[in-house]
Amino acid sequence: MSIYPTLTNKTYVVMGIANKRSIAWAIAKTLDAAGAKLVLTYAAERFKSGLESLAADLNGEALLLECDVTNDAAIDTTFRTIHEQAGPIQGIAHSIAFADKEALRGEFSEMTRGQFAQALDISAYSLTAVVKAAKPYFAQDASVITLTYLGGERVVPNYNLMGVAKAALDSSVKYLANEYGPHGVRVNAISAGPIRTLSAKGVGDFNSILSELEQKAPLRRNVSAEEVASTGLFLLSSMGSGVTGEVIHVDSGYHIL
Ligand code: NDP
Ligand code: N5H
Repeated sequence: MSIYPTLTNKTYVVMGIANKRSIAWAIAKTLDAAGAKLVLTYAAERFKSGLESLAADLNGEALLLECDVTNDAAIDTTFRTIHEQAGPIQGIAHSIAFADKEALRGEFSEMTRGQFAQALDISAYSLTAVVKAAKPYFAQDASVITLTYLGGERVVPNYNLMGVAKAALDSSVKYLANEYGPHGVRVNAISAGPIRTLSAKGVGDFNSILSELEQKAPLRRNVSAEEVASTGLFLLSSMGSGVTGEVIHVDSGYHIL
């Protein structure tokens, strides 16, 4: 008998696949391999065809829906449609963040009010907006995960505004876990080490952060999106049934230094 959970006929929503390098795509593939019924959401129409080609490689047939997380009505419609077409929601992987590139370098306090509001809206508030919209449709023992980064716990050069957004996200995880626990819903975060994705492209000193981790982290190597995804599977399945309000670091142990 396999020690891995079987997710056959269980509906999972994965939000934040930009391309094949996305952490959300690794999560989708892992859930698919465990037999889950998948719903994949994308930010705007122009991302649809790319996602369709990726989804064609999955074992199961996925439902693809547009969902811009800055739009409450869009979020409500998305979750109503998911329930109508795919039944109760067993889990959600929220893998979404955005900050104006200009605010991800140079001096932290140079950011504008508008840049701050946008980054916090998309990268932190959206988790609560999504959980709220899914509330009527959760299965009895549902689980939600989000992706965070060490720069929300301590200063990491250039992470700047995103550090504040991740601190808000990490705190939201705790408040949501406390509120939704009595309803049987768990809420956790995975703090991933640096992974070369579209978001990471062209920002800050990404290469030096990768090599610093490789030299100093307990495991002396970087992590893969697949390693993040297998921790995601643990948290999203019954294997993680006793865990909520937690941040699990999948970063080769770098955070202990
Ligand atoms: P990707 O660029 O692959 O994913 C980011 C996703 O955010 C994209 O799919 C993008 O959608 C989505 N997004 C942005 N704005 C919106 C919006 N308004 N509505 C809906 N979706 C939106 O990068 P990653 O996989 O690296 O990032 C996923 C998560 O992992 C983020 O929360 C990131 O902060 C976190 N993380 C990443 C690390 C890394 O080193 N890569 C390390 C630690 C955490 P679209 O392309 O459709 O616009
Ligand atoms: C310390 C670092 C490196 C410096 C900071 C990087 C922060 C990255 C996070 C945000 C989410 C990146 C971002 O918003 C980029 C956008 O301004 C421009 N890119 C886009 O618009 C692309 C096309 C779309 C797909 O991107 C998004 N997000 O929609 C942190 C790194 C070591 C680790 C890291 C990269 C963390 C993280 O949170 O992603």
